[in-house]
Amino acid sequence: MKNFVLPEGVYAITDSELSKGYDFKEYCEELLKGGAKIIQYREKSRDMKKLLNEARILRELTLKYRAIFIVNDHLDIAILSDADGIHVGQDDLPIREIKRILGDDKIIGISTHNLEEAKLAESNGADYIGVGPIFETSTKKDAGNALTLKLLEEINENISIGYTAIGGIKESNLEEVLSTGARSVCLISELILSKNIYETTKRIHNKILNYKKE
Ligand code: TZP
Ligand code: MG
Repeated sequence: MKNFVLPEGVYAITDSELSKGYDFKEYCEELLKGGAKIIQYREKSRDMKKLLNEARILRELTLKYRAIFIVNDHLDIAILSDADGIHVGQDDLPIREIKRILGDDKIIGISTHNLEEAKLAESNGADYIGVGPIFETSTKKDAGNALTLKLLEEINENISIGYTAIGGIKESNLEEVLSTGARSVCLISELILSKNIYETTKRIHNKILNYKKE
């Protein structure tokens, strides 16, 4: 895995706080069936055995659906579950140190909040970045203030690696996000809290792929 191109469409992320009532494998499969070609395993309160167990379930599913599998934060879980890569925040291990452990073949994504962080991530060798929160969100408590759509336009103009827009994105504001040029969009609560995860993911994924600016 490398020569990485961030897939267009829905970038899916797991969230067991929101998915209560669903079986883990079942809702992940709905996201993948709905078209997501990349999924990040992001769980903040889990014991390590459960993390590894679920990560391995997701590894199997992503192979079945030919999707990219990324683990948030946990290098050990990423290695043990044979993930395609890792996603980290600004305060996590630096990219060069992660590469010393994972080597050059694994994908490294990093969350960014402004153009400077985005440019630095690119020059440090990140394979893609997350940009957000674009709108207010209660899914990530410390996400910070909402950014602007203008920032997404600037990222589009100034950054060559792939980027995914995240934070407060709903079907109702999707077009605003797409109008900036973004083609990878990450929605957590909009998908996981929807009545039919598969149908909602499919509809939104197809809206992204078929979007044409008026
Ligand atoms: N990083 C920035 S905002 C966010 C993360 C993980 C949460 C996005 O969740 P939602 O429900 O799509 O607003
Ligand atoms: Mg982190």
